[in-house]
Amino acid sequence: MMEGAPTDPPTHGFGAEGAPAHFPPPDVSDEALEAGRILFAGPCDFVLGVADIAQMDLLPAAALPEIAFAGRSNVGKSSLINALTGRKTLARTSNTPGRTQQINFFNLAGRLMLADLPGYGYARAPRAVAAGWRRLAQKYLRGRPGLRRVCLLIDARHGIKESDIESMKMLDAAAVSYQIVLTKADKVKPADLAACHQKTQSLLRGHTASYPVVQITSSETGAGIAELRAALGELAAEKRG
Ligand SMILES: Nc1nc2c(ncn2[C@@H]2O[C@H](COP(=O)(O)OP(=O)(O)OP(=O)(O)O)[C@@H](O)[C@H]2O)c(=O)[nH]1
Ligand SMILES: [Mg+2]
Repeated sequence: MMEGAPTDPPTHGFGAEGAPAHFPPPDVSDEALEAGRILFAGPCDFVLGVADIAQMDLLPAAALPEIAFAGRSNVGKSSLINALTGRKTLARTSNTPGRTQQINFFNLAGRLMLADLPGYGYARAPRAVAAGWRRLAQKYLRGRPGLRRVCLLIDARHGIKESDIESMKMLDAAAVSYQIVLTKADKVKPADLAACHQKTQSLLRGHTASYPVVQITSSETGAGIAELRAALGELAAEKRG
C-alpha cells in the first residue's frame, strides 16, 4: 500500500467541533463507506494532461467510468483529489489561483478515472488564456464519453456564484450528472456552514441533472471525505480478478 493511503476505518469525519447536529452527514451505509475506502486506498497514477482543445481529439476513449472535479479557481479541486486518494501531492495545488492549467487524468485502481479541471473565474490570467481553459473544460464536460459525474465544487465561505449557476445550467442542458461539493468547511463557523448548506440545497431545485445530496467537505480536516468516497465508489467499475 502506498504511503499516506487511507487506511483508517471510515468515520463521518465531523469531529466534536465539526458540523452541528441539525445537519447530519448524508446517510451512507457502512458497506458503501468501506467500499469507498478500499477503492480510494488503491493505487492512483497520473495518466496524462491535456492542455488544449486540439489535444482533446487525441484523448483515448474513456475506458473507465470517469469523475471530473470542476469549479471556480482556487475552490480546492486539486486538494480534494489529494484528500480523496490520501496523497498529499498527487494533484498540484497552490495558493495561486490558476495553478491547474490543463485537464489532468488520474487512474484510480484501474476502476475509475479522475479528471482535475482548470478552474473558471480566474481574473488574473490573461483573458485569452482563461477563455482557452474555459473552452477546454466546456468541450470536455459536454462531450466526454464515460463521464459519469461532475463534482462541482463550491467554497463554503462564498456559496454559489453566478459563474457556478452558468456551469450548472450547462451541465443540465448536456444532461451530465453533477454533485455539488462544499469545500473548506474548516474555514466556516458551524452556523454559517449550516446556512450555506441549506441555501445551496435549495438552489438545486429546477436543476435537472443535479445529484440531490450536497456534500460538505474539508480537505484539511478530512470531514465528509469518507462519504464522498462512498458516493463516488458506487460509480466505479467492478474490481477485476
Ligand atoms: N483550509 C482549507 N484550505 C483548503 C482546502 N482545500 C483547499 N484549500 C487551499 O486552497 C488553495 C487552493 O487549493 P487548490 O486545491 O489548488 O484549488 P484548485 O481548485 O485546484 O485551484 P485551481 O487549480 O487554481 O483552479 C490552497 O492553498 C489549498 O491549500 C480546505 O478544505 N481547507
Ligand atoms: Mg487545481
